[in-house]
This record gives sequence, structure tokens and C-alpha cells, in this order.
Amino acid sequence: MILLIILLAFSSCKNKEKVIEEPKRPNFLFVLVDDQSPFDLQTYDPNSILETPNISKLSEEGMVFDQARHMGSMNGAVCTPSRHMIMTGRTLWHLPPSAEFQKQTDPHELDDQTIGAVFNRAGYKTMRTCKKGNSYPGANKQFTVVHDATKRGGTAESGSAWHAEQVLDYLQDRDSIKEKDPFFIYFGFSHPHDTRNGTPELLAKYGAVNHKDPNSLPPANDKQPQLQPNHLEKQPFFHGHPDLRDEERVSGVWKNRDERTIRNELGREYACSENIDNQLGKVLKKLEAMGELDNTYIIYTSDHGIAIGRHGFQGKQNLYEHTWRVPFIIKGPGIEAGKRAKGNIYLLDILPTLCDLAGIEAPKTVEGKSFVPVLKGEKEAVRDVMYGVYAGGTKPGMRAVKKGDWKLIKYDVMDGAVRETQLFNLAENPNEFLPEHHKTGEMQTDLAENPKYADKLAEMEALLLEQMQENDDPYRLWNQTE
Ligand SMILES: [Ca+2]
Repeated sequence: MILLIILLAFSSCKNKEKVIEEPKRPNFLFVLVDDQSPFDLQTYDPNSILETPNISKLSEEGMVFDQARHMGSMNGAVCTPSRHMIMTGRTLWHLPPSAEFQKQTDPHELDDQTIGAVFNRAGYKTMRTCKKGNSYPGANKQFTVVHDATKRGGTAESGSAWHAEQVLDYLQDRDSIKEKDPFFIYFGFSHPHDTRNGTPELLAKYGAVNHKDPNSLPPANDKQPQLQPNHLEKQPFFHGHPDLRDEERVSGVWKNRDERTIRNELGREYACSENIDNQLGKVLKKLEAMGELDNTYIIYTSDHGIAIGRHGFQGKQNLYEHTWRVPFIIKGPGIEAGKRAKGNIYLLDILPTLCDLAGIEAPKTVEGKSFVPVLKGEKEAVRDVMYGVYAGGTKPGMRAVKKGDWKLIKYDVMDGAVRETQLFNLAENPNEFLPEHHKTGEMQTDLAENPKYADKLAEMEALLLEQMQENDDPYRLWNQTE
């Protein structure tokens, strides 16, 4: 009898210990904005006048990635393949084989290997709000709770506040039923993608108006952001995508690249981005009130960057740093505060990384790499070379490759009428100044024509071909032979 009591006491004690030892699984709040250059944020450009206190605080409390990129696009709607890569962890040329996949209606076997499905299977409660369209419907509907709508207006109901409201309601529902399972919330915004209809107060703060008349210029205003240092009124050569919407028909900009148009549009972009920050702040406050903040990984990123006048571009169909790079900030359990890393990550690394953090096995279909070793401070980067594509216009299109400080961009478009090569040293020329920017530093320009860098150029050309081969790029450029 005594033995039995001892045994019972021992086993109950053991069970108790087991309960205590069982770690609480972390939550995930994945924040995805639409069309934001990292350089708009003070986290990446301390001179920016854009105020985003909540995003800045995330940077201070978490880790900032300085080399985060999307792999590119094979169609004009860069959002679409970018969101496919986020959802699936697959590389660009291994996505479902249709340029029209945002219109997918039949189920695809890959749908079950996407973020929502993977986290559902692992016992997470999943919820999503985001814009509609230019996305991956088969993956989006895997989330258990979905509230998608495109909200690009200047009021609470028609703008970013609506997306936050969906998340706040969802969190409130969890609270009221005392939900114990961890959550994965995909908190997407429709802004700062055009049309950039900011709220009246924030538009006023950044001196901008919702300019609607293509035959006049918006008013100049000292409160507007200054032109970016690499702004150009005209692209030095044609980008290769005739009739491209983003370069010709964005309301408020159209084909204009003059100072008044661009500063007004930057003001509109900043107004929309500060509103996003306000909305994010509400959700973070709610998580804190629920006692969930410290056990939640918060990931902040964009589907790609955007030009708005830089290099004479307005849209996202180019491979300069302002557009190829994305902001990427992550805060959460075990991540040391205030650290920065290069990372050399793609958005397609998100799924395996979040699986890794949650202790879930990533699907076999994933090609991205977990960057948990970078988050732990064990590594500076998960790869050495990065490869980028824009092939949404005339083919083969644009290609970029980056290794260390060196970056090559090539343009092979318009049936051979445009064949251009650019070589940049990003340490010396982070803005990718061209001869048209009239800078005086020897390296503050495109170095492709400078014989001094012929060896570096040849090395980067070889690296690009290697990346195109590795990534099953179906095209080859005019000067590539295998
Ligand atoms: Ca986008």
C-alpha cells in the first residue's frame, strides 16, 4: 500500500513536471504590406521623414535584415508570383505553370503545402486578412478564418483600418472563448499600393493631395518628402515592357516624373505607410493586453519594393535595390533585440523559417532555406549569391545577380533593340547612381563600361548564368553561351 502511494505520488509528480515542462508554442503575426520600399522606413534610411513608431520599435526589439529580396516575377503583376513564393516556399520558375495563376479555380496539389494548410495541420488556429486579387487563391483559402477585401481608401472602413479591425475582432473572439491553441495570423494590407488615398490628416501631414487630374500638376508643398537621391525624370533606356500599367497609368503619376508629381506621390505613399503603422500598433497593443505579445513572432515585410521616381521608374517592374529589396523585420521569443544581419534571404525562405520556429517539419515541396541560424546569431547569411528576375514584358527581360558588394543587372528586351549591362559596387554606390545622376566619385556610377572592372564584370556574368541554370530560368541572354 505504501509502495502504491509512493508510486502514485511519484507518477503524479512526474505528470505535473511534464505539464510544466511542455513549452507553450509560439504564435505568429505575419504582417505583409503591398509595394513598400525598405528605404521609405527610418529603419533603412534614417533621413526618411516617414514616421512609423511601431515599425521602428519592432526594429529595436527584434532583428532587421539588410539583404532581404523577392526572387522576381515572370509577369507584370509582380505581387502575384511574390505571394506564391511566400505561400509555398518555392522558387520563381518552379511555381504552378501559369502566368494567370491568380485566377486559379481548380485545386492544385501544392495548395495543401502552403502556409495556412501547414499550420492548420500542426494544430494552429489560422486567420487571414489581405487584399483580394494578384495573389494565390488556392493558398489563401487554406486559412480557417478569411476576411479578404481590397482596401485602398482614405477612411477607416475603406482603408487599412479595416484589415486591423478583422484581426482585432478575431483576437477578441479568441479571448472570449479562451482559445488555448496558438495562432497564425496573416495580417495583410492593401496599401501603400496605389491608388494611395491616404486619410485626410496624414495626407496633410506629408503635404500631399489625392491628385486626380492627368492634365495638371499637384501643388508643391514644403511638407512633402524630398525627391530620392537617385530620382531621374527619364529612364536612360526603355525598360522593355510596352504599355506597362505601373509606368503609364497609375492615378496621380501617369507618365510624369517631375518633382511636383513625384514628391506628392511620395507624400501619399508615406501617408498610407504611417496609417499602416498606426493599425499595426492597435494589434500589438491588443496582443499585449491579452498577454500574448511576448510569445508571438511578429514578422514585418512587403511583397516587393517600389520605385516612385527613383531611376525614372514609378512601379515595381525593375531590379534596382529600391524595388528588388524588401523591408524585413522579425521580433519574437529568443531573438536578440536590436540586431541587424545581412541574411541574404528571399521571401520564399519565410515558410521553412516559420516552420522551424514552430517546430514543424516544412513540406517537401519547399525550396527556401530556414534562416533560424541567422536569427540565433550563428550565421550572418543563408546564401552568398542572390538572383533576381523581371520577365513580365518582352523576353527574356531583366536579370540581376548580387554577391558581396557587387551587383550586375542586365536588360535584354524589345527583340534585341535594348541590350544593356550595369555593374554596381553597392558599398561605394548604394543608390546605384548612373552617369545620368552626374556624380563625381569614380565608383559612384555604372561600372560595366569601365575597363578597370572587366574581370569583375566577367565574374558576375558567369555567376548570373550559373544562377539562371540553377534556378531553371527558361531563358538565356544575348551574350550567354553554355
Ligand atoms: Ca505588391
